[in-house]
Amino acid sequence: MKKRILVVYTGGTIGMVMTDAGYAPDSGFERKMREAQNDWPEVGAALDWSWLAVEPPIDSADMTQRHWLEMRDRIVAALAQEAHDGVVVLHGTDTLAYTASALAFLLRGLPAPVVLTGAMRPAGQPDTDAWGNLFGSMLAYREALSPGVHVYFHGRLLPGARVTKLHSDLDDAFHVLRPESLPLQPLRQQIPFDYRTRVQEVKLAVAPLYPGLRAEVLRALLSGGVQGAVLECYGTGTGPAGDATLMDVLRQAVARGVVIVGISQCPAGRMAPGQYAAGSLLRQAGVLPSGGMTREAALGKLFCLLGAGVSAADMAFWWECNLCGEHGQ
Ligand code: ASN
Repeated sequence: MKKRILVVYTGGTIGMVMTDAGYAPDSGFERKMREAQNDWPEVGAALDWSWLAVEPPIDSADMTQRHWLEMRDRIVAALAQEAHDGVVVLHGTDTLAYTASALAFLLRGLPAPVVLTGAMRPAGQPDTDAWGNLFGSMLAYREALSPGVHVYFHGRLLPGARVTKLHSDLDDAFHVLRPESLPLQPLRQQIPFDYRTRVQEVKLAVAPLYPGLRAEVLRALLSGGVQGAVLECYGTGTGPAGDATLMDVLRQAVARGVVIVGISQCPAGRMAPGQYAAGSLLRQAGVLPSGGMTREAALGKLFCLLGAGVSAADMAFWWECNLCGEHGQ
């Protein structure tokens, strides 16, 4: 039995063409894909695919929460209309890891697996990695893929909620630096969302800590109606706890209802905020530690939970739960 795959095209280098200003997104990718498939007979032998383009195609640098919500709606609607064994999303690489994380949460419970892929060089170039990635991701469906969101790149299938773009020009651009997922523990209560839940756009901030960060700079970042923020802490979750004004800024934001989650700036390892007083104080100020989550995963989870209407009070519980394999180590 042939598998049936929904291919969703959002843009990215994979389908770009050269313009006066440099590579730019292009709409004519479906035809190029049908032609290129002639060199990959195993694809046609194993599966059929249907095409869905999110218009206009974009450089993924322009990706927004609205795009994520539209992508989810289009995928869910297409699968409701016609049964598919899986979805392949073609995406620019610059924000592919963010989209993979956001979709991992937004599409929780979707019966079909979703695989994101893209390319470092356009499909029209002789040395392109486009076809290996695209047809490789489709052929991955010959095996039984686990439900959820995956990234297929440079011959590897990676978990969507823990992947990061580590290289700006090598083909082997995507990696998972926390390879183990913590156990997906049985939940004591019903998860507040799945792929059918209405999710709204949310005002979020990402704030790296750095030596010399002034309290007023952080205050400005956390003002203006920001609903949630990812605070990029040092090492195991420390920060400038000796700066009373800066700690007040954090406390005041939390008191206003801003959900502040802390991740580590280290690309590998886990947070242990109790290890140092400088971490404990951040925790006491209301910063929720994120274990071994990537920035992409923390941002995607914050977006989905807040966008689904989870209250600031309930956030601490859901933040600790490993909902989509986002808690790595
Ligand atoms: N700027 C491109 C994008 O993210 C990079 C790529 O796809 N390789 O859309």
